[in-house]
Amino acid sequence: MNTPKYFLFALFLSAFLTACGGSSGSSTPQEDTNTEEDTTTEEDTTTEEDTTAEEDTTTEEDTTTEEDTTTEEDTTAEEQDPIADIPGLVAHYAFEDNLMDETGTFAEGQVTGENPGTEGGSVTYAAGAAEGSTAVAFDGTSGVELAQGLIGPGAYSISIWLHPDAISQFTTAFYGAATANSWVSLVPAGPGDAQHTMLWAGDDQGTGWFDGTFGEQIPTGAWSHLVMTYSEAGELNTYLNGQLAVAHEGFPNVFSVENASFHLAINPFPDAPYTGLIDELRIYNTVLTAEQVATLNGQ
Ligand SMILES: [Ca+2]
Repeated sequence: MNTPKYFLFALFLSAFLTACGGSSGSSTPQEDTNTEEDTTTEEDTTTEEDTTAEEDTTTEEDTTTEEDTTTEEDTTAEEQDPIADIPGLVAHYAFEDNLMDETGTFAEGQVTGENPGTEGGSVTYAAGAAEGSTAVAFDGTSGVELAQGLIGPGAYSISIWLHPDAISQFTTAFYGAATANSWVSLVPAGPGDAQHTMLWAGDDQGTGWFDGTFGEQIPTGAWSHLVMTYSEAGELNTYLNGQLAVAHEGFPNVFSVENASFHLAINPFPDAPYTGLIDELRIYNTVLTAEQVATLNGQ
């Protein structure tokens, strides 16, 4: 009876060892290989893909950012000075501690006494109409002779900022004359009971005096922006602080000559010279549009 038990035991043992040896000897290497291969493949692929993606994205973002920034800066710089884009500028007196024409076309203004051609006056400079800029200051006994021919035949526009300290009738801020009797005079207080501010004109062609009024008198102690546009058809538009004040017709053609004379603050008559500040005188050989006037006003 021992033989069957031993035989069965030996058979069981042999089968157990065979089963254990076969399973452990064949399955372990397969599991290791699979794990290594999968891990390696996944890690490599992931790393390469991620790195490539990040590098590409970074490069594209940097390039795009630089291009956009440059374009925006250029555009902003142009938008910051729209006045410079207005065509037809003939002369520009900025009065930045000097009497120069910023366009370089005309000679520097010359200080005079209280009438054209006289000596002994003086000017100083003070805070201008625009922040950080300066204006020329007149003391009531002085003027400035500007270059001849600032305005010639044809259309023209005048843009100027005035800050009078006092106002007296017929006093001029800007005076231009083709002859003794043919002239324009920007007077803060013009003729008539109302003494409105106007581009007053005298004409020796028989037209007589013309009141190119702004419809009101500008104040003392504050800046006012005045623009006058003249077309060859005799249309004169006056703009006060960027807005159309009055549209006139029949304004005389004063500047039919090339060598008209121009002064700030004084005229040849016994009127009191201008007292106060003048800034940013610009002369154009075009009829400025309402939009351009608004731009000059800073709107
Ligand atoms: Ca200025």
